[in-house]
Amino acid sequence: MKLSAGSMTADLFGPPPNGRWVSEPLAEGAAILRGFASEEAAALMDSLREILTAAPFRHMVTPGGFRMSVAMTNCGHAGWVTDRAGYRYDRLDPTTKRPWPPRPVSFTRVATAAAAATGFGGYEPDSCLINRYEPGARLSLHQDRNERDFSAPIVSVSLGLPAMFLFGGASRKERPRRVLLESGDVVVWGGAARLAFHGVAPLADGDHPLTGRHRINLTFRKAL
Ligand code: MD3
Ligand code: FE
Repeated sequence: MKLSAGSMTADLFGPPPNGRWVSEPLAEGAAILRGFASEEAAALMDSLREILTAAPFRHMVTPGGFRMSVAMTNCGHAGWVTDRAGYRYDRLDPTTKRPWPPRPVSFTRVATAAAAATGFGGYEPDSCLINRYEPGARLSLHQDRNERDFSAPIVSVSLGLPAMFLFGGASRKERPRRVLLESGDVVVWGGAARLAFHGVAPLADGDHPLTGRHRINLTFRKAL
Protein backbone atom coordinates (compact mmCIF):
# COMPACT_ATOMS: atom_id res chain seq x y z
CA MET A 1 0.00 0.00 0.00
CA LYS A 2 1.16 3.52 -0.69
CA LEU A 3 1.21 5.90 2.25
CA SER A 4 -1.03 8.73 1.15
CA ALA A 5 -3.85 10.50 2.91
CA GLY A 6 -6.87 8.33 3.43
CA SER A 7 -5.33 5.15 2.08
CA MET A 8 -4.76 3.63 5.50
CA THR A 9 -7.78 4.54 7.56
CA ALA A 10 -8.27 1.07 9.01
CA ASP A 11 -5.84 -1.36 10.55
CA LEU A 12 -4.25 -3.46 7.85
CA PHE A 13 -2.80 -6.92 8.19
CA GLY A 14 0.09 -7.88 5.99
CA PRO A 15 2.68 -10.50 5.22
CA PRO A 16 5.70 -10.04 7.49
CA PRO A 17 9.23 -11.39 6.93
CA ASN A 18 7.81 -14.01 9.31
CA GLY A 19 5.09 -13.90 11.96
CA ARG A 20 2.21 -11.39 12.08
CA TRP A 21 1.99 -7.65 12.24
CA VAL A 22 -0.60 -4.91 12.17
CA SER A 23 -0.19 -1.52 10.48
CA GLU A 24 -1.56 1.67 12.05
CA PRO A 25 -1.53 4.92 10.10
CA LEU A 26 0.10 7.60 12.24
CA ALA A 27 0.19 10.66 10.01
CA GLU A 28 0.67 11.63 6.39
CA GLY A 29 3.64 9.50 5.35
CA ALA A 30 4.09 7.65 8.65
CA ALA A 31 2.90 4.21 9.72
CA ILE A 32 3.52 1.98 12.71
CA LEU A 33 3.96 -1.69 11.92
CA ARG A 34 3.13 -3.17 15.31
CA GLY A 35 5.20 -6.28 15.99
CA PHE A 36 6.78 -6.32 12.54
CA ALA A 37 10.22 -7.21 13.97
CA SER A 38 9.05 -9.37 16.90
CA GLU A 39 10.16 -12.66 15.40
CA GLU A 40 13.50 -11.16 14.42
CA ALA A 41 14.13 -9.29 17.66
CA ALA A 42 16.47 -11.86 19.26
CA ALA A 43 18.50 -12.17 16.05
CA LEU A 44 18.78 -8.37 15.86
CA MET A 45 20.11 -8.30 19.43
CA ASP A 46 22.66 -11.03 18.60
CA SER A 47 23.88 -8.95 15.64
CA LEU A 48 24.00 -5.86 17.83
CA ARG A 49 26.30 -7.55 20.35
CA GLU A 50 28.84 -8.13 17.55
CA ILE A 51 28.66 -4.49 16.50
CA LEU A 52 29.32 -3.43 20.08
CA THR A 53 32.62 -5.31 20.31
CA ALA A 54 34.00 -2.99 17.58
CA ALA A 55 31.97 0.16 18.30
CA PRO A 56 30.71 0.29 21.91
CA PHE A 57 27.89 2.54 23.06
CA ARG A 58 29.06 5.97 24.15
CA HIS A 59 27.40 9.13 25.47
CA MET A 60 28.09 11.85 22.91
CA VAL A 61 28.20 15.57 23.69
CA THR A 62 25.90 18.11 22.04
CA PRO A 63 27.32 21.23 20.34
CA GLY A 64 26.14 23.11 23.45
CA GLY A 65 28.29 20.89 25.67
CA PHE A 66 25.63 18.63 27.20
CA ARG A 67 26.21 14.89 27.60
CA MET A 68 23.36 12.99 25.94
CA SER A 69 21.44 10.67 28.27
CA VAL A 70 20.92 8.28 25.35
CA ALA A 71 24.04 6.20 24.56
CA MET A 72 24.72 5.73 20.85
CA THR A 73 26.71 3.85 18.26
CA ASN A 74 26.30 3.20 14.53
CA CYS A 75 26.79 0.65 11.80
CA GLY A 76 26.89 0.95 8.02
CA HIS A 77 28.72 3.32 5.69
CA ALA A 78 28.13 6.42 7.81
CA GLY A 79 27.28 7.12 11.43
CA TRP A 80 25.52 10.05 13.09
CA VAL A 81 27.78 11.81 15.56
CA THR A 82 27.71 14.92 17.70
CA ASP A 83 30.43 16.80 19.55
CA ARG A 84 31.31 20.45 20.30
CA ALA A 85 31.84 20.97 16.54
CA GLY A 86 28.24 20.04 15.66
CA TYR A 87 25.96 17.27 14.38
CA ARG A 88 27.02 15.35 11.27
CA TYR A 89 27.41 11.98 9.58
CA ASP A 90 30.92 10.54 9.60
CA ARG A 91 32.29 7.50 7.76
CA LEU A 92 34.66 6.92 10.69
CA ASP A 93 33.91 6.26 14.34
CA PRO A 94 35.53 9.24 16.12
CA THR A 95 36.41 6.98 19.10
CA THR A 96 38.34 4.35 17.12
CA LYS A 97 39.13 6.37 13.94
CA ARG A 98 37.97 3.28 12.05
CA PRO A 99 34.96 2.76 9.76
CA TRP A 100 31.74 1.83 11.58
CA PRO A 101 31.03 -1.93 11.66
CA PRO A 102 29.21 -3.26 8.61
CA ARG A 103 25.43 -3.45 8.75
CA PRO A 104 24.29 -6.99 9.60
CA VAL A 105 22.11 -8.79 7.07
CA SER A 106 19.41 -9.20 9.77
CA PHE A 107 19.19 -5.38 10.08
CA THR A 108 18.96 -4.87 6.32
CA ARG A 109 16.21 -7.46 5.92
CA VAL A 110 13.91 -5.86 8.49
CA ALA A 111 14.49 -2.29 7.25
CA THR A 112 13.94 -3.01 3.57
CA ALA A 113 10.92 -5.26 4.24
CA ALA A 114 9.27 -2.60 6.41
CA ALA A 115 9.93 0.11 3.83
CA ALA A 116 8.58 -2.07 1.02
CA ALA A 117 5.46 -2.92 3.08
CA THR A 118 4.63 0.80 3.32
CA GLY A 119 5.22 1.69 -0.33
CA PHE A 120 8.92 2.52 -0.27
CA GLY A 121 10.35 -0.16 -2.56
CA GLY A 122 14.08 -0.07 -3.34
CA TYR A 123 14.96 1.47 0.04
CA GLU A 124 18.75 1.58 0.37
CA PRO A 125 19.77 3.19 3.65
CA ASP A 126 23.50 3.79 4.16
CA SER A 127 23.44 4.53 7.89
CA CYS A 128 22.03 2.92 11.00
CA LEU A 129 22.07 4.87 14.27
CA ILE A 130 21.68 2.67 17.35
CA ASN A 131 20.27 4.33 20.48
CA ARG A 132 20.33 2.80 23.97
CA TYR A 133 18.02 4.21 26.64
CA GLU A 134 18.43 3.49 30.34
CA PRO A 135 15.71 4.43 32.84
CA GLY A 136 15.37 8.23 32.83
CA ALA A 137 17.09 8.67 29.46
CA ARG A 138 15.20 10.88 27.02
CA LEU A 139 15.49 12.58 23.66
CA SER A 140 14.21 16.14 23.55
CA LEU A 141 12.06 17.36 20.68
CA HIS A 142 14.09 17.67 17.46
CA GLN A 143 14.03 17.25 13.69
CA ASP A 144 16.33 14.90 11.78
CA ARG A 145 17.85 17.18 9.15
CA ASN A 146 21.48 16.10 8.86
CA GLU A 147 20.68 13.73 5.98
CA ARG A 148 21.27 14.82 2.39
CA ASP A 149 18.02 13.50 0.95
CA PHE A 150 14.71 13.92 2.81
CA SER A 151 12.75 11.96 0.18
CA ALA A 152 13.97 8.64 1.62
CA PRO A 153 12.10 7.51 4.73
CA ILE A 154 13.63 6.80 8.13
CA VAL A 155 12.80 3.34 9.43
CA SER A 156 12.93 2.82 13.19
CA VAL A 157 12.91 -0.49 15.08
CA SER A 158 12.14 -0.59 18.82
CA LEU A 159 13.56 -3.37 21.01
CA GLY A 160 13.24 -4.06 24.74
CA LEU A 161 11.55 -1.72 27.22
CA PRO A 162 8.61 0.34 25.92
CA ALA A 163 8.97 4.09 25.41
CA MET A 164 6.56 6.99 25.07
CA PHE A 165 7.34 8.49 21.68
CA LEU A 166 6.45 12.16 21.16
CA PHE A 167 5.28 12.92 17.65
CA GLY A 168 4.90 16.60 16.85
CA GLY A 169 4.29 18.60 13.72
CA ALA A 170 6.25 20.69 11.26
CA SER A 171 6.69 23.40 13.88
CA ARG A 172 8.07 23.06 17.42
CA LYS A 173 4.95 24.82 18.71
CA GLU A 174 2.58 21.99 17.81
CA ARG A 175 1.82 19.90 20.87
CA PRO A 176 3.21 16.39 20.27
CA ARG A 177 1.03 13.29 20.30
CA ARG A 178 2.14 10.49 22.60
CA VAL A 179 2.54 7.04 21.07
CA LEU A 180 3.78 4.01 23.02
CA LEU A 181 6.44 2.08 21.08
CA GLU A 182 7.02 -1.48 22.21
CA SER A 183 9.55 -4.18 21.43
CA GLY A 184 9.19 -5.36 17.84
CA ASP A 185 7.37 -2.25 16.64
CA VAL A 186 8.72 -0.74 13.42
CA VAL A 187 7.85 2.77 12.25
CA VAL A 188 8.36 4.09 8.74
CA TRP A 189 8.64 7.89 8.57
CA GLY A 190 8.33 9.23 5.05
CA GLY A 191 6.60 12.00 3.17
CA ALA A 192 5.55 14.99 5.25
CA ALA A 193 6.28 13.12 8.51
CA ARG A 194 9.96 12.90 7.62
CA LEU A 195 10.62 16.42 8.93
CA ALA A 196 8.23 16.35 11.88
CA PHE A 197 9.49 17.30 15.34
CA HIS A 198 9.77 14.25 17.57
CA GLY A 199 11.32 13.00 20.78
CA VAL A 200 11.20 10.33 23.46
CA ALA A 201 9.88 10.87 27.03
CA PRO A 202 12.11 9.74 29.93
CA LEU A 203 12.27 5.95 29.91
CA ALA A 204 10.35 4.24 32.70
CA ASP A 205 12.27 1.62 34.66
CA GLY A 206 11.52 -2.00 33.92
CA ASP A 207 13.06 -5.33 33.06
CA HIS A 208 12.77 -6.87 29.59
CA PRO A 209 13.79 -10.43 28.66
CA LEU A 210 15.59 -9.18 25.54
CA THR A 211 17.43 -6.10 26.85
CA GLY A 212 17.18 -6.02 30.66
CA ARG A 213 16.77 -2.42 31.89
CA HIS A 214 17.25 -0.87 28.45
CA ARG A 215 15.42 0.16 25.34
CA ILE A 216 17.26 -0.13 22.03
CA ASN A 217 16.19 1.78 18.95
CA LEU A 218 17.63 1.25 15.47
CA THR A 219 17.08 4.03 12.94
CA PHE A 220 17.92 3.42 9.29
CA ARG A 221 18.69 6.50 7.23
CA LYS A 222 19.84 7.50 3.79
CA ALA A 223 22.42 10.01 5.01
CA LEU A 224 25.07 10.44 2.32
C1 MD3 B 1 10.00 11.01 12.96
N1 MD3 B 1 15.21 8.37 17.78
O1 MD3 B 1 17.60 8.87 16.69
S1 MD3 B 1 12.93 6.72 16.46
C2 MD3 B 1 16.70 9.73 16.51
O2 MD3 B 1 13.27 6.19 19.65
C3 MD3 B 1 15.39 9.52 17.12
O3 MD3 B 1 15.38 6.54 19.60
C4 MD3 B 1 14.02 8.09 18.50
O4 MD3 B 1 14.56 10.36 17.03
C5 MD3 B 1 14.23 6.84 19.30
O5 MD3 B 1 16.86 10.73 15.81
C6 MD3 B 1 12.86 7.99 17.66
C7 MD3 B 1 11.65 7.25 15.45
C8 MD3 B 1 11.95 8.39 14.54
C9 MD3 B 1 13.17 8.57 13.97
C10 MD3 B 1 13.35 9.58 13.06
C11 MD3 B 1 12.29 10.41 12.71
C12 MD3 B 1 10.92 9.20 14.21
C13 MD3 B 1 11.06 10.20 13.29
C14 MD3 B 1 12.43 11.42 11.75
C15 MD3 B 1 11.34 12.18 11.41
C16 MD3 B 1 10.14 12.00 12.01
FE1 FE C 1 15.17 11.80 15.50
